[in-house]
Amino acid sequence: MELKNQKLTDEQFNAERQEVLASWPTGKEVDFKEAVEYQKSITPEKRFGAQLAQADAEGRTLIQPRAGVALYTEHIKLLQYLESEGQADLLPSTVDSYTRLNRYSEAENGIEKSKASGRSMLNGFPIVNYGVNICRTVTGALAKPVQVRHGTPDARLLTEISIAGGFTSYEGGGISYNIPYSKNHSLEHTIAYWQYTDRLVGMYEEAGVSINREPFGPLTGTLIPPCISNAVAIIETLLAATQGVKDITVGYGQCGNLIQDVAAVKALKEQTKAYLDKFGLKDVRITTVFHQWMGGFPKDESKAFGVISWGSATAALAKATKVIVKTPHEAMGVPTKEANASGLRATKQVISMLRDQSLLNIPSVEKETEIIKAEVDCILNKVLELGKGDIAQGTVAAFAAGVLDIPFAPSRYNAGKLMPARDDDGAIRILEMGNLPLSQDLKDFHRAKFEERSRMEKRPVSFQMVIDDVSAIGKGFLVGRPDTETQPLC
Ligand code: 8ZB
Repeated sequence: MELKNQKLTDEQFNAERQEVLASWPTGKEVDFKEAVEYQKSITPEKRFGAQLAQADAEGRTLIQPRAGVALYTEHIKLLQYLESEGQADLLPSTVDSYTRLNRYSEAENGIEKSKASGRSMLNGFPIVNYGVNICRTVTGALAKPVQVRHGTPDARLLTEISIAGGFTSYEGGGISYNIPYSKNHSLEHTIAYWQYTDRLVGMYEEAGVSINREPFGPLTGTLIPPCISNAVAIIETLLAATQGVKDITVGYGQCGNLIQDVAAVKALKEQTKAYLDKFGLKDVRITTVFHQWMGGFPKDESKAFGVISWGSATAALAKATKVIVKTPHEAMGVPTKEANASGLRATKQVISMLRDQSLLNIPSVEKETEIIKAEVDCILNKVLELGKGDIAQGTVAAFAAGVLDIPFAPSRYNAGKLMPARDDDGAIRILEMGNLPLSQDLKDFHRAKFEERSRMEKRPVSFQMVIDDVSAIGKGFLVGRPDTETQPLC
């Protein structure tokens, strides 16, 4: 296999498509021409991209939950509840773990067991097993646009059924749904699988149907320096746009330091557009998604609402186009519909109160934005150099060399040499660079930030800071200080 960042030819795509659609019985239900007509019957109020474009034009931030259960009748009720009681602007269908691993027989078992027991025995909605028509029943029963959210390294069949099933947005990417999710999938393969997904979206686009795409921004959700997640989001955007995708929402997971978070969203939006321009990829609509805190949550529901509200405030002040909402049950697992709706309402309250305020143009944000952009340029220049101008080949080579390195990722295709920690203000900096190709100036900047923290905490710069920071939020803090009395775990 030779991976290249080139639009797949019809011949390549169609040969692969036959195999994909034959790999599980529901694949036979996909008829592209008929699916295009079905998608064309979906009104703009229910189209993901149209709602995002409108919010972007008005400077509003939309709210979206995660949600998915095994039985489709229950799934419909759940999403209707999140529309009515949660005031969700956008809806999800979170897919179960068996489907994410292409284990459809086990997902089928989960559906049967759920029918028998009367409760969901899967941690999400098994789209592939249900097939095109049941997905249309689900998406058709709702007033708001619905997106598929998952975590699937090989999502080709899932994409086919999802789009034919009436979903108008699709999450994931060849890097962001591999490195944080899988140990053994090679990047070369998953980038190729996602070229298929993006080419399919491109084909719908060419047939007059726009499907929104969203690379998964937060990666492992644990102390990710903004330059790493922004570099990955930009690469996945370039890969998708090359296959003909025209509507992309780039994402970022909350770090917790307000200035850094606002700057990261600003840098992400501006720099994604700049790189698309640089590569001559025209007419791609770019919006942003801010993920409320993706790390460990406090068990206490009131404290969880504190974390949720801080993420909501940051999303609003960064003018993100949408925010993905957590729930007060986050520490416990899959939330009840009531807990899910309460997270949404808390978020909506904060977002509405802050809709007329922005921190995008204050000097400290401008300064941090320039730093993130400079770091991303260092990384992407090296990726392109390694790929001799080809960003797909460069990405594979960059991960192998540790030039791209995602903290705390399970993949054996990730170097795992980079070590992040917080500085004295709680911003995420890089303690061990590994092979990250930052300029000496930028390396010195990070080092100086840790020297400052070290002076304040009267302890040497060390790995202990990383350990303390990873567990801090669950204990009620952002920065893991050595001398702070931690709150009792409850
Ligand atoms: C990477 C995403 C993890 C987040 C939530 C987790 C966590 C997963 C479901 C769900 C509601 C589901 N999540 N599956 N939330 N319903 N079926 O995704 O709690 O916040």
